[in-house]
Amino acid sequence: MKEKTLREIDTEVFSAIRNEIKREKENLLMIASENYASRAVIEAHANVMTNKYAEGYPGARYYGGCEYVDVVENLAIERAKKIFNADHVNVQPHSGSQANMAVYFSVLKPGDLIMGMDLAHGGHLSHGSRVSFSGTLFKSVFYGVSPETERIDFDQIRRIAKEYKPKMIIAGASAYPRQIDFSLFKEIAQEIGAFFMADIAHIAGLIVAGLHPSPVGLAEFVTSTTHKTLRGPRGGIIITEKEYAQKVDKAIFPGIQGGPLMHIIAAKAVAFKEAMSPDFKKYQKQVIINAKVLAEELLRLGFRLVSGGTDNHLILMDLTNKGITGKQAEEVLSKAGIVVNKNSIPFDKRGPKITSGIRIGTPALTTRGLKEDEMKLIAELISKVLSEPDSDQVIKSVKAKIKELCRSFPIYTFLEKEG
Ligand code: DSN
Repeated sequence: MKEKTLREIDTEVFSAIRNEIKREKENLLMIASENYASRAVIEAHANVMTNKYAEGYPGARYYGGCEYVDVVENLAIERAKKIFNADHVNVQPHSGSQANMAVYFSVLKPGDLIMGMDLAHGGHLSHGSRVSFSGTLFKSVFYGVSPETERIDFDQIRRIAKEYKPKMIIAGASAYPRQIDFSLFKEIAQEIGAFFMADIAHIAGLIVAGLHPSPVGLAEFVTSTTHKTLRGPRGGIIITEKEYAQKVDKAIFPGIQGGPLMHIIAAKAVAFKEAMSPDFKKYQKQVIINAKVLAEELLRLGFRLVSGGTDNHLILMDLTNKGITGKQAEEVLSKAGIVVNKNSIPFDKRGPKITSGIRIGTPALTTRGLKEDEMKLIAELISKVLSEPDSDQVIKSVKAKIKELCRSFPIYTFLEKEG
């Protein structure tokens, strides 16, 4: 087989990838769930382990030739156990949703009742939403935030839990800017004899760095993605107590998945190694500092932030007082080179396709090396654009400033050479 390059075989895909590299370098990526995986992580998952079938688990596969993929899966498992201080980790889930699905299937039956955070209050689709498998295969009830504090309402959780007696209570969010008290969730789950699952996809990196309380040791099941604050390749993991290890492993394979993505598992192993370093802790600290400074500046500039600020890596802005929808804000900021996503705010009067808010995060910018001064500048630029969303002149001048900022904080220089 002549070994042609991607460029020779497929110019369309080649140029889409080149354009994506350029987009990631020349814009401010502020989607709270995104990050820049390291060069080592990128290298680790662009490898021939994509060719290998390895159904089963290390040492007990259904295919021959698994000696090297066993090495990487064992490394991923041992490293994940270490960084999360966990009894058992399954590193095979292809995504966070599949990690959650496997947990449900491990101890619940279709039709059982689960209780998660309302999507409209910052929860996640896979925590019982009617439009996801979790709300069609399982029955669901939801809790939310209090209208006064916009923080998780534990009185409401206790009341709903006692009234409906769900089989599983799920903690975890995709748009919640405050710390989550996992011990209170555990207390309520214990009171009604429910399982407790914590989905830490957004905050896994902060937890590993000791900057957010960990649910490991409290929740029977902890799920996460590996590509958000954890800064690994796109994928999922499940952390569980020994007692449920076999059930969870069986639920992943043969329950819901076939062959694991061994190239991705190799990259997960690398990311977990990186997460052990002092630099990783320093990075996570800066993620939080940056979010706090950005929040303070936005408040100073007259923006309303849901819950009044942030304790973690993200900010939820309510744009109601600015007379602009989340959709409009996402579009206009994107034109200026600031990539965010529209997001419902708690008790939003607008639907999820329009929304009254945007969610912004600092993980990716912090990876690039941006710090407090840059956050102040970015808050100003966001304010400029959102104050005059119809001004092409403003968009043009902000875009130029952002290009300059991006040039001062280069990323992926190893990808500069074409070919
Ligand atoms: N899509 C992810 C996020 O943006 O938070 C959650 O799965």
